[in-house]
Amino acid sequence: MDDLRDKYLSAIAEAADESALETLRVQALGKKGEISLKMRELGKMDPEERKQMGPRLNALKDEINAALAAKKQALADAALDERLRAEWLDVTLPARVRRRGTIHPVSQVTEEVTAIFADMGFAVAEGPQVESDWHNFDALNIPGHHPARAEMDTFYMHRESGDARPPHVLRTHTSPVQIRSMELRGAPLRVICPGRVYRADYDQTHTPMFHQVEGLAIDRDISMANLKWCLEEFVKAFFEVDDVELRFRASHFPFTEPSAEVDIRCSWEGGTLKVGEGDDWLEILGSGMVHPRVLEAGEINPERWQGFAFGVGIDRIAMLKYGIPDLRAFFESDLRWLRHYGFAALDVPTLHGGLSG
Ligand code: 2U9
Repeated sequence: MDDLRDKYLSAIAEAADESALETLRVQALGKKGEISLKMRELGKMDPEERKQMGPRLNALKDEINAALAAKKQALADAALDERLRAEWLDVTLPARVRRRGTIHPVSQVTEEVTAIFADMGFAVAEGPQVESDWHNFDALNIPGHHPARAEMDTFYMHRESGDARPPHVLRTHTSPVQIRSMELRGAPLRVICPGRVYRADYDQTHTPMFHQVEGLAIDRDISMANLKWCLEEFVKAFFEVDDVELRFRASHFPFTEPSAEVDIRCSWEGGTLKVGEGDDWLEILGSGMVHPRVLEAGEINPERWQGFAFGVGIDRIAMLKYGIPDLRAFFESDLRWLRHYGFAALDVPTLHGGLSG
C-alpha cells in the first residue's frame, strides 16, 4: 500500500499536463486500475483482514483523487498565469508616432481662416459643388451674354439632348453659397463660405479644382470702412503680425460695386515673405460692396440693407504663409511632402491657442 501511495503521489506531482494526469487516474482508479483491482480483492479476504484493509484502501483512493484534483487546479492556474504574462499589454502607451497622419496645408489654412472670421461673428456655410447656373451666375449679376461667364472657364454638366433647360455647372466660385444663405436667412447676415471650386484651367499657377473662402456681411449702413477694418484684422491674425498696411486698388467684379483688389505691404528679403514691412506689395484678395442687383436676387431689399463681400484663394495664401513654392504639390498626395508641410491632427487652429501651433 505504501509503495502504491508513493508511486502515484510522486507521479501526479510530476505530471506535465492534464492528459498525463488522466492517464495516471486510469492506471490507479480506472476499471482495471491498480487500486480498483486491490479493492476487488477485498471480497476474497477473511473478515478480519478486510476490516483492516477496506478503510486503508478507501483512504488511499480519496488521497489519490484529492492529489489529482489539486494538481489539475495547479496546472490550470499555471496556464492562466502564462497566458496573462504572454498577452500583457500596456494600454497607457502612446499611439505609434511613425504612422500618425497629418493635416493637409489647405485644410489647415481653411480652419485658420474660418477660426478668424468665426471670432468676428461670422457663421460658416457650405453648399453644393454642382450648382444651378442661376445660383452660380445670374444671381451674381452675370447674365448669359456676360463675358465673365466665358472668362470663368466653366465645367458644364451633361443634359439629355432635347432638354432645353440650362445645364448645371461645377461652381466656379463659392458665391452661390452666399446667395443661398441670403435666401435662407435674410438680413442681417454675416457668413463665411469655404470650399472647392472648379475652372477649366491648368498650368503652373492654376489647377482645375482649387479652394476659396468668401465672406459676406449685410446690415444697415455697412460701408467700405467696415470692410477695411475687417480685412485688416483678418490679415494681421492670419499672418500672425501686429501691424499691416493694406492697399485698395480699384477693380471690377460683376457682383460688387465699387470693387477693390487688396494688396498688403511686404518684403521678399532673402526669398522669404515678411508681411507688414518692406517696399513690395502682394495681392491677396478681392472685395467690394455687394451690387444692389445681387441683394435683390437674394431677396434682400437694397434700399434698406447694404453689404460688403470678399473672396480669397486659399491655396494661394497657404503657399504664401507656409513658403510652398509649387501649387501642384497640393494635389500629388506625396507622403513625404505631406509629412514635411503637414500639421499635427490635434493642433486645431484657434485664436486663443495659436493659429499655426
Ligand atoms: C455675393 C456677393 C458678392 C465675392 C468676391 C472677390 C471679390 C474676388 C477672387 C479672390 C481670389 C476669386 O479665388 S479667387 O481667384 N475673388 O476677388 N470675390 S468680391 O463677392 C460676392 C460673393 C457673393 C452674394
